[in-house]
Amino acid sequence: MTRAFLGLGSNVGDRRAYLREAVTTLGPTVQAVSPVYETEPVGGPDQGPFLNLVVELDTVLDSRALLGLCRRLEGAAARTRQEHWGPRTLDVDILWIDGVHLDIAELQVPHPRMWQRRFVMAPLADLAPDVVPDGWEDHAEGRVRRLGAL
Ligand code: GSY
Repeated sequence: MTRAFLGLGSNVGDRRAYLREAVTTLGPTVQAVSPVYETEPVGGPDQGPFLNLVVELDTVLDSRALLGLCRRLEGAAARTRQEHWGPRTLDVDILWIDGVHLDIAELQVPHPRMWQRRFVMAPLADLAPDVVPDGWEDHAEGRVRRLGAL
């Protein structure tokens, strides 16, 4: 079993319901769920605020299988990827897998941009202070507001 962290975000429709459904689908592999944050969109044209959270998994899946699982969760949320940086019902990113450094075309672990994104780092810091570097607050961008438990 390996510890892994996924970042989940939604900024379309019933955002909380999309997050809740994904966490429920992940089932007993979920060890912890961060508080939900309402977050300022990063990138893309005009779009509404996101709800973001991070989940900690204890999983037997390797990184490719985990990526497949993330894509299936997004598909189940009926996501339509019309704009690369546009609005989304559900986005699921692999952030971190203990002991894994991977840089292939379809997947980079740790997630290469997570350190600059407050919408990732704030909930990740809630769950895994050992993963986030000291002083991360000084380097992360975007406003976030903690809403509380999912
Ligand atoms: O990378 C995940 C999708 N995404 C997000 C997000 O989840 N939250 C915020 N605040 N901005 C985002 N921009 C993108 S793309």
